[in-house]
Amino acid sequence: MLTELQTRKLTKLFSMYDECCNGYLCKKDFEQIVKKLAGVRNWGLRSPRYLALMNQLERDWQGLNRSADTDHDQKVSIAEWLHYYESVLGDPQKYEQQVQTLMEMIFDVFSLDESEGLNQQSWGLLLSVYNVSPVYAPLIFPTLDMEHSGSINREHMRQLIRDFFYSNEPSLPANAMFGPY
Ligand SMILES: [Ca+2]
Ligand SMILES: [Ca+2]
Repeated sequence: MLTELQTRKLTKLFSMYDECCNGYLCKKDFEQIVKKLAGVRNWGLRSPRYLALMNQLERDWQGLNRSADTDHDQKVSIAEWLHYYESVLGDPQKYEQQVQTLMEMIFDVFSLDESEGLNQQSWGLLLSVYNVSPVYAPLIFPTLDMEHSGSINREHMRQLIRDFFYSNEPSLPANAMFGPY
Protein backbone atom coordinates (compact mmCIF):
# COMPACT_ATOMS: atom_id res chain seq x y z
CA MET A 1 0.00 0.00 0.00
CA LEU A 2 1.24 3.47 -0.87
CA THR A 3 1.10 5.91 2.01
CA GLU A 4 -0.53 9.32 1.73
CA LEU A 5 2.91 10.97 1.47
CA GLN A 6 4.04 8.54 -1.25
CA THR A 7 0.82 9.14 -3.16
CA ARG A 8 1.37 12.90 -3.06
CA LYS A 9 4.94 12.55 -4.34
CA LEU A 10 3.93 10.13 -7.09
CA THR A 11 1.14 12.49 -8.12
CA LYS A 12 3.75 15.23 -8.38
CA LEU A 13 5.91 12.95 -10.54
CA PHE A 14 2.92 12.20 -12.77
CA SER A 15 2.33 15.94 -13.27
CA MET A 16 5.96 16.31 -14.33
CA TYR A 17 5.48 13.78 -17.13
CA ASP A 18 2.06 15.13 -18.17
CA GLU A 19 3.57 17.58 -20.62
CA CYS A 20 0.26 18.55 -22.27
CA CYS A 21 -1.51 18.86 -18.88
CA ASN A 22 -4.56 16.80 -19.86
CA GLY A 23 -4.44 14.53 -16.81
CA TYR A 24 -3.20 11.49 -18.74
CA LEU A 25 0.20 10.28 -19.85
CA CYS A 26 0.43 9.34 -23.48
CA LYS A 27 3.08 8.87 -26.12
CA LYS A 28 2.93 12.53 -27.06
CA ASP A 29 3.97 13.61 -23.56
CA PHE A 30 7.11 11.52 -23.86
CA GLU A 31 7.86 12.88 -27.34
CA GLN A 32 7.65 16.42 -26.00
CA ILE A 33 9.97 15.56 -23.14
CA VAL A 34 12.54 14.17 -25.60
CA LYS A 35 12.51 17.47 -27.48
CA LYS A 36 12.96 19.45 -24.29
CA LEU A 37 15.73 17.19 -23.01
CA ALA A 38 17.61 17.47 -26.30
CA GLY A 39 17.05 21.23 -26.27
CA VAL A 40 18.99 21.51 -23.01
CA ARG A 41 22.15 20.43 -24.84
CA ASN A 42 21.19 21.64 -28.32
CA TRP A 43 21.39 18.11 -29.65
CA GLY A 44 20.27 18.21 -33.29
CA LEU A 45 17.32 16.13 -34.47
CA ARG A 46 19.60 13.71 -36.31
CA SER A 47 22.47 13.60 -33.86
CA PRO A 48 23.32 10.23 -32.25
CA ARG A 49 22.62 11.67 -28.78
CA TYR A 50 19.15 12.81 -29.84
CA LEU A 51 18.36 9.47 -31.45
CA ALA A 52 19.58 7.57 -28.39
CA LEU A 53 17.42 9.75 -26.16
CA MET A 54 14.41 9.26 -28.42
CA ASN A 55 14.88 5.48 -28.36
CA GLN A 56 15.19 5.47 -24.60
CA LEU A 57 12.05 7.54 -24.00
CA GLU A 58 10.19 5.44 -26.57
CA ARG A 59 11.17 2.32 -24.61
CA ASP A 60 10.19 4.04 -21.34
CA TRP A 61 6.77 4.86 -22.75
CA GLN A 62 6.25 1.36 -24.19
CA GLY A 63 7.24 -0.19 -20.87
CA LEU A 64 4.94 2.10 -18.90
CA ASN A 65 2.06 1.63 -21.32
CA ARG A 66 2.44 -2.15 -21.36
CA SER A 67 2.51 -2.48 -17.58
CA ALA A 68 0.33 0.39 -16.40
CA ASP A 69 -2.40 0.85 -19.01
CA THR A 70 -4.75 -1.78 -17.66
CA ASP A 71 -7.86 -0.53 -19.51
CA HIS A 72 -5.92 -0.44 -22.82
CA ASP A 73 -6.92 3.05 -23.93
CA GLN A 74 -3.30 3.90 -24.81
CA LYS A 75 -3.05 6.44 -22.03
CA VAL A 76 -2.12 6.16 -18.40
CA SER A 77 -4.43 7.70 -15.82
CA ILE A 78 -3.29 8.77 -12.36
CA ALA A 79 -5.00 5.71 -10.86
CA GLU A 80 -3.15 3.42 -13.29
CA TRP A 81 0.13 5.25 -12.55
CA LEU A 82 -0.23 4.84 -8.78
CA HIS A 83 -1.16 1.20 -9.15
CA TYR A 84 1.87 0.66 -11.41
CA TYR A 85 4.26 2.34 -8.97
CA GLU A 86 2.90 0.35 -6.09
CA SER A 87 4.04 -2.75 -7.96
CA VAL A 88 7.42 -1.26 -9.00
CA LEU A 89 8.25 -0.11 -5.47
CA GLY A 90 7.33 -3.54 -4.14
CA ASP A 91 9.78 -5.28 -6.47
CA PRO A 92 13.46 -4.42 -5.84
CA GLN A 93 14.55 -5.70 -9.25
CA LYS A 94 11.96 -3.63 -11.15
CA TYR A 95 12.80 -0.60 -9.05
CA GLU A 96 16.55 -0.89 -9.68
CA GLN A 97 16.02 -1.26 -13.42
CA GLN A 98 13.80 1.78 -13.57
CA VAL A 99 16.12 3.94 -11.50
CA GLN A 100 19.20 2.86 -13.42
CA THR A 101 17.65 4.00 -16.71
CA LEU A 102 16.47 7.27 -15.20
CA MET A 103 19.85 7.97 -13.61
CA GLU A 104 21.78 7.41 -16.83
CA MET A 105 19.45 9.74 -18.70
CA ILE A 106 19.60 12.47 -16.05
CA PHE A 107 23.41 12.46 -15.81
CA ASP A 108 23.79 12.22 -19.57
CA VAL A 109 21.69 15.31 -20.15
CA PHE A 110 22.12 17.45 -17.04
CA SER A 111 25.67 17.04 -15.78
CA LEU A 112 27.16 20.21 -17.16
CA ASP A 113 30.52 20.49 -15.46
CA GLU A 114 33.64 18.34 -15.58
CA SER A 115 32.98 16.71 -12.21
CA GLU A 116 30.02 15.08 -13.96
CA GLY A 117 27.80 15.94 -11.04
CA LEU A 118 24.60 17.95 -10.99
CA ASN A 119 24.96 21.57 -9.91
CA GLN A 120 22.29 24.15 -9.15
CA GLN A 121 22.09 25.21 -12.77
CA SER A 122 21.57 21.58 -13.82
CA TRP A 123 18.82 21.32 -11.26
CA GLY A 124 17.01 24.34 -12.67
CA LEU A 125 17.22 22.86 -16.16
CA LEU A 126 15.96 19.50 -14.94
CA LEU A 127 12.97 21.18 -13.28
CA SER A 128 12.16 23.24 -16.34
CA VAL A 129 12.18 20.20 -18.65
CA TYR A 130 9.71 18.49 -16.35
CA ASN A 131 7.15 21.28 -16.06
CA VAL A 132 8.46 22.78 -12.83
CA SER A 133 9.67 26.38 -12.72
CA PRO A 134 13.45 26.72 -12.31
CA VAL A 135 12.81 29.44 -9.71
CA TYR A 136 12.68 26.58 -7.24
CA ALA A 137 16.27 25.46 -7.94
CA PRO A 138 17.97 27.96 -5.57
CA LEU A 139 15.50 26.97 -2.84
CA ILE A 140 15.75 23.22 -3.36
CA PHE A 141 19.34 22.56 -4.38
CA PRO A 142 21.02 23.74 -1.14
CA THR A 143 18.68 21.54 0.93
CA LEU A 144 19.80 18.50 -1.11
CA ASP A 145 23.48 19.46 -1.25
CA MET A 146 23.89 19.36 2.50
CA GLU A 147 27.68 19.34 2.40
CA HIS A 148 27.67 22.49 0.22
CA SER A 149 29.94 20.84 -2.32
CA GLY A 150 28.04 22.54 -5.15
CA SER A 151 27.48 19.23 -6.86
CA ILE A 152 25.40 16.09 -6.48
CA ASN A 153 27.08 12.89 -7.64
CA ARG A 154 25.48 9.65 -8.79
CA GLU A 155 25.57 7.91 -5.44
CA HIS A 156 23.93 10.89 -3.75
CA MET A 157 21.31 11.17 -6.49
CA ARG A 158 20.50 7.47 -6.18
CA GLN A 159 19.83 7.98 -2.46
CA LEU A 160 17.70 11.08 -3.08
CA ILE A 161 15.58 9.21 -5.61
CA ARG A 162 15.20 6.30 -3.19
CA ASP A 163 14.03 8.69 -0.46
CA PHE A 164 11.66 10.40 -2.90
CA PHE A 165 9.97 7.12 -3.76
CA TYR A 166 10.07 5.28 -0.46
CA SER A 167 10.40 7.66 2.45
CA ASN A 168 7.51 8.43 4.75
CA GLU A 169 9.45 10.95 6.79
CA PRO A 170 7.77 14.32 6.04
CA SER A 171 10.86 16.39 6.95
CA LEU A 172 13.24 14.76 4.43
CA PRO A 173 14.48 17.28 1.81
CA ALA A 174 14.27 14.63 -0.92
CA ASN A 175 10.47 14.74 -0.72
CA ALA A 176 10.56 18.21 -2.29
CA MET A 177 13.47 17.55 -4.66
CA PHE A 178 11.23 18.38 -7.63
CA GLY A 179 9.45 21.29 -5.98
CA PRO A 180 6.22 21.64 -4.04
CA TYR A 181 4.09 18.50 -4.00
CA1 LIG B 1 -0.77 14.23 -21.16
CA1 LIG C 1 -5.42 3.68 -19.45
